[in-house]
Amino acid sequence: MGDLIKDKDSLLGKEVSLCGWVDRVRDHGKLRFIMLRDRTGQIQLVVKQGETPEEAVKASNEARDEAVICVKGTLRKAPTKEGVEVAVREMSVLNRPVEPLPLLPRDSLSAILDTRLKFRWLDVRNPKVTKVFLLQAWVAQKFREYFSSKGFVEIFTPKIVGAGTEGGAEVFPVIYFGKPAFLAQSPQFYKQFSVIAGLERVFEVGPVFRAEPHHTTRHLTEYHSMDIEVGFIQSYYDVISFVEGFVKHLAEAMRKEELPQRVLQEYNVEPLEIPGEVPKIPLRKAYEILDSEFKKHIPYGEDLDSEGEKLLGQYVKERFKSDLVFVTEYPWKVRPFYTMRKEDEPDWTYSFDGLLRGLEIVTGGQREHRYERLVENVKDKGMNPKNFEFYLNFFKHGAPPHGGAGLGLERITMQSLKLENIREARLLPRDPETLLP
Ligand code: AMO
Repeated sequence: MGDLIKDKDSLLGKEVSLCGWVDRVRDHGKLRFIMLRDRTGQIQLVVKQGETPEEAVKASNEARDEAVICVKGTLRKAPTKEGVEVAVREMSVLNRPVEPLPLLPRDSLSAILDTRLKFRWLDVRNPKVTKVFLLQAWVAQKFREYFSSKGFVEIFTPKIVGAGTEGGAEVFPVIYFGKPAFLAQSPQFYKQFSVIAGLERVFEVGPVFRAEPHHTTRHLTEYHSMDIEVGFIQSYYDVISFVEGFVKHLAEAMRKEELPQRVLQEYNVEPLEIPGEVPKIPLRKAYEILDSEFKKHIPYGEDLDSEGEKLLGQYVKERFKSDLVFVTEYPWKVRPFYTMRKEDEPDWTYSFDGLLRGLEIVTGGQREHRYERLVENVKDKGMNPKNFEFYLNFFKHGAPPHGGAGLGLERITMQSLKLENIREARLLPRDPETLLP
C-alpha cells in the first residue's frame, strides 16, 4: 500500500489489487466504507449497492474488524487523508476472527501494557506500535552498516555456554545432555576469543539472557545485545571513539532517512542530539556534579543508580546540548573480572558506560589481556581460576591488547522514541512472570 499511496497519481483511474486487515467499517446502509490496513498504511475501500458488483457487496458483509481480505478495484480521488480511495469490484474474505476481539488494534495503546503484551499479535497491528519494530530493525541495520564499514567482521557465537561471564548469579541454568550449562549472559568471552583468534575486529547482534528477578522499566530477562570487540587498541578511549562514531552515525541518519523520520514524527520526538565532541566524565567527577548540582549523593566507589543517570543526562543536555554522555573509570569492585584495572590506581578501571537521554545504553572498556594479571583478577573477585580455565587458555598464546563494548538494542529503541517501559521495545518480552506467548 505504501507504493500505492506514493504512486497514486500514476495509478489514478487504474485497477489496483490489495490485501490486508479490516481496520474499521463505517456502514451507512447502502454505502459501506472499509478501512483496509497493511504494514505500509491504510486506504479506504468503498462498497456501494447498485454500483459495486453484487458478489463483492455480499462478501463485504463478512468484512468485519480484523478480517483478512483481498480486493480489486479502481483507485480514484477522494476527500480522505490519503487523498484516494478504492471503488471495490471484487472482494474475498480470506479469514475472520473466530471470537470477539479481546483488544482492538486501533485502540490498543489505550489498554494497559500487560493486556497489550498478552494479545501482542493484535497490539503490534496498531500502526504506531508496528513502527517501534521498524525503527528497531533500522537501528540494528545501522549498527551492522557502521561497523562493517570500519572493517569489523560479524560473528555468531554460542548461546548455550559452560560459564557465566558477567559475574553474579544472574544466569539461567540449562541441562545440556546431563551436564550443567547456561544461557549466555553476553558474547563477552567469545568476542574476545574472536579477536585473539585473529579476526581482530568483530561485532555481533544477538540475544543474551539475564536472570534479573526484579521488575524495572529498563530490564528484560532476554534482550538483544549489539557487541563489538577490537584488537590492538592504545587505550579504552579507542573503544569509546567507535561507540561515539556509531551513535553519531545513527543520529545523522535519523535526520536524513525517511523511515526514522516517519517513526519519530509519529512518536512526536526529536532525533538524537549528539554534538561534535560528546562529553566524557570520569565517574569520580560525576559524583561531584551530582552532589553540587542536584544534591544527589552517590556513595564513593558505587555505581550510579537510575536517578543519578537521569540527572546526569539532564546535566549534559543542558550544558553540552548532548543526549549522550560517557562516564569513565568505574570502580574495580563493580566491574567484571575481565576488565583492565588502572595501572596507577588499581581500585579503578579502564572502563566506561554511555548514557543516552539519562539511561545506560552501553558498557565497555579495555580488557586484561596479560595472562598472569587475568588470573589475579579472577582470584581477586573470589573466584576459582579452574572454573575459567577454558577462557584463560585463550590468553596463553599471544593475546593482543583489546577492548570492546555491548549496546542494548531495546534500550536504544526505547530512548530514541522516549518509551516509558523497555517491554514496549521488545516484540515478545520476557520478564520473571512472562514466558508466554
Ligand atoms: P552489561 O551487562 O552492562 O555489559 O550490558 C551491556 C548493555 O546491555 C544493556 N542491558 C540490558 N538491557 C535490557 N535488559 C537488561 N537486563 C540489560 N542488562 C544490560 C544495557 C547495557 O549497557 N559484556 C559487557 C559489555 C562489554 O563490556 O563489552 C556487558 O554485557 O544497555
